[in-house]
Amino acid sequence: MARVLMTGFAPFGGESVNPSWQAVSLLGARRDDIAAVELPCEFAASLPALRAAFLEHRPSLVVCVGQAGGRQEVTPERVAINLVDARIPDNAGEQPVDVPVVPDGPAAYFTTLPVKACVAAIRSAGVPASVSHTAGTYVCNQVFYGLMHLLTEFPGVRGGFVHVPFSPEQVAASGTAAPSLGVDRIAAALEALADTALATAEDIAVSAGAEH
Ligand code: PCA
Repeated sequence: MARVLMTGFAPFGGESVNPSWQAVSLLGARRDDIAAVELPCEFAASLPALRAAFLEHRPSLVVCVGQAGGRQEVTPERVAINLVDARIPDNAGEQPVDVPVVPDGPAAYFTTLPVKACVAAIRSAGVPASVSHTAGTYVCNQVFYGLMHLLTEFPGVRGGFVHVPFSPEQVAASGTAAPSLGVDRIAAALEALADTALATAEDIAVSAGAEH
């Protein structure tokens, strides 16, 4: 039985790879206690796939990971909101606008990962990281919200979401100047995050406050 379920996403938005899945699959191959599962980048299919993976592996910790192109750091997310507002169609061609993830669900859920301790551990592993206060309004936020909603049925199981930058290969292929982080460094960050979450019952009290 895997102690940790870690998910990454399929490529989307015209990309041919998604570094979230590349890093998660690398880690899953290296660690017996981490089950790696790829989720479709589709509003209709992503949460059923997450629920099936959860019920198959029955982990004590779930970490979902997605690509946030343009970010410079690995960013554990603090809050999931009950809103879908898609900027582009998903991989099934659906583009829902201004609908809830869960009708009549609470407005938001907080992560149950110790995000500040995780950020400190990722930085100690030599990878830039900071806490994020928005997971957006696309499939990643939907999966994060759906995960936290699912975990209300399983007290004691902790979970959260992490966004990661583009890989250098993606940026090189696009010919842009977007920030990037190598897949091996992303995998090292996710490993530090998982180990810290498993070992830390209570988050550390340091500021990650943001003015905007
Ligand atoms: N990133 C998208 C969805 C899939 C992914 O890797 C997002 O941030 O919503």
